[in-house]
Amino acid sequence: MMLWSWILGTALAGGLAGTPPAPIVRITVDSARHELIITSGPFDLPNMPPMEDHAMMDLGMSHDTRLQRFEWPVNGWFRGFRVELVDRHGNAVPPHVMHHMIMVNFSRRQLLYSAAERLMGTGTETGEVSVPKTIGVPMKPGMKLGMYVAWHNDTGKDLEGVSLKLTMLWTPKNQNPPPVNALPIYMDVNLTVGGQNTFDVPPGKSTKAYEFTLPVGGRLLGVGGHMHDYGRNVRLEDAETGKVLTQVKAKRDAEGKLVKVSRKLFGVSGEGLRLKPKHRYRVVGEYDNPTGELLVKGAMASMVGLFVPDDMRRWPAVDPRDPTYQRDLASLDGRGGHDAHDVPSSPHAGHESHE
Ligand SMILES: [Cu+2]
Repeated sequence: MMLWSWILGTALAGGLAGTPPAPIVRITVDSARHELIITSGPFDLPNMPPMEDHAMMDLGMSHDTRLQRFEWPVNGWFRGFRVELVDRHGNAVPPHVMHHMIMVNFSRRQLLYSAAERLMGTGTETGEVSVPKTIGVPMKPGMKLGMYVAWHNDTGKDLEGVSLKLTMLWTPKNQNPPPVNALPIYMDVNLTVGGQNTFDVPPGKSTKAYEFTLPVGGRLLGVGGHMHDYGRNVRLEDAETGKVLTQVKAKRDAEGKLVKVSRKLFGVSGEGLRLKPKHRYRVVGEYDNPTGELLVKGAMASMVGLFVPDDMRRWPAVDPRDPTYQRDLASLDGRGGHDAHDVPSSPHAGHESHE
């Protein structure tokens, strides 16, 4: 078995007075198991009051880490992950303390937006997540990744020296037949790249929509969604015919508060949901707000999925000079750097991609 590891420095720490240094990231490649093990920490997590709802998270009731950068080391396909948390003594920490974790790939852009790819996102309830070995996200050595975590420790006691162990599963280059390239796709009804994706919800029924075209056609293998309280559904529609192509639905409690959002799988071996290039589509978020009041910036609606492009060469390239891409980078680099003098200007930047 070949096993090697190295430590990446705190490249982000320079220059920002009053902010704690970025935690150390250590990467180990286990090429026998085809696992990449990323450990990060230590983090000191003071106890916080429990959050009543998702909106409190959005108001900054969490502790965000800074972006921790590292390079993807192997040739192959990323196909899944699992997360474990331990304290200084090696004891397990309740997984829900990690509210969410986002992995960014700066070396590839998103299909809809001139923003860095969000390679993966995980919330509190996730165990191991993986896709069959017949599909995977194509990865090359040297791809520049970054991760950040939003903590919310409501265990009733302070936690010190917590470290995070993220195991990323990959499929080697020589697998025969090779996996089909499947990439994350993110469709938000109201995203300003590098800014916010929240919007106001009037009383009663309402919708918010975003129209787009794709530079390359392909097929969607499955979708999930993200909404806040009083959400009904997120739909993908053909904007030229008005036909609903697929939707994920919110499960709500008696008061209309969000319990969870359904997912849809079109089958990884089947055709999936076919999307054409240069055709107008729209993603629509529907809310039904029974409170009788305007909920200011109270909503989000997005759909995420895995997309198999017909031709990987037509995937749009990162343009580092594009002001939109630069805004995305600036908002990611600014994460977790706030102190008493520096109120975060975009608390939702990055929140958009957790499910
Ligand atoms: Cu949200």
